[in-house]
Amino acid sequence: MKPKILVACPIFDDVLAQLREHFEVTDNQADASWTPEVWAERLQPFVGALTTGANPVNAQVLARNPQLRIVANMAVGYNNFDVPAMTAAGVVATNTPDVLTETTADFGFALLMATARRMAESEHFLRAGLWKSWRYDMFAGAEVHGSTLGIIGMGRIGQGIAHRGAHGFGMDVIYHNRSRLSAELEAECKASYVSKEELLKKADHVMLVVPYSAESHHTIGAAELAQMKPTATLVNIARGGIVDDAALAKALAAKQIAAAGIDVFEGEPSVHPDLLKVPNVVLTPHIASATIQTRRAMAQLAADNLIGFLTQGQAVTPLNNVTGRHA
Ligand code: 8YV
Repeated sequence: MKPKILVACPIFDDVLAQLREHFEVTDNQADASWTPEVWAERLQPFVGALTTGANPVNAQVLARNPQLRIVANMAVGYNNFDVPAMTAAGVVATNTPDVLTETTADFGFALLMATARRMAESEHFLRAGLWKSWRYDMFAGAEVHGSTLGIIGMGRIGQGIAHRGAHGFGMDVIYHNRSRLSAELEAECKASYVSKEELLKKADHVMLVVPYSAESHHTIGAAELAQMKPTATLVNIARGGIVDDAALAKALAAKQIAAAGIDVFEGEPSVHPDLLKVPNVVLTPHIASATIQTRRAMAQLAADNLIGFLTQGQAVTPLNNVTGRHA
């Protein structure tokens, strides 16, 4: 008998076919959305699951699913996992590091450019038939090249963005991170370590790439927005909840900062209604890793984690060290 697994999100047909070679698979190609309660209930016959970051795996879910042995996130971020609870219960947690780094860094830069150069706002203006003449100050935005880029969160993606800024656009890159990079890495990224306060004060563009945790909740709120330059822009490709979206909408409406580019939202797929009302924000639906090649690599790695662990006892990119289920 093949082990039973749940693929909780739509994925590529050929990756699903590979999984079917090893497992009895229940898929969700229809893209039904489940509440945490329904997800916990659905999991009950399965030893493994492949999911997006939308489905939580916490002590409650684990208690209801003593048969579960592995959950593979199709995401590098894993704030939907309570990893210590998973480890305590003997359930393997995996994510998809590395395969999305460059694509996500590309998108961070694209959102920075779109935000600084007011691309969404000006496109809406054009589509609405409002373009009647040329004006010297029409949608004049903020300089990107040669400006100061402040990156909060200097993991792999943050470093990719630093490279693009420093080497591609001649930006001065400053960063803040829980721990400072080695001198070699700082030199490679041409990035200097500063306090969060200094970063907020000095940066022309602030980029958020920090993982979500209780500690990073509302890294940017009203107080931080007040420290930024009135000409500055803010980009969040990290996670909903890193920014206080209500405070951001207020700051944008009051022109306390110039503009923002936001790919991730508190309570997504809902978006704070006040963010939808302000023109100086570029809003995208959590697509920073969305290229076909990268999404394919993410799906493949998540599948390989399930196959590796459930057929050979070894996941490819485990987040915890688990020998067997002992719930
Ligand atoms: C995922 C992401 O597409 O990898 C992450 O952490 O945010 C995205 O790349 C999304 O989380 C779906 O799981």
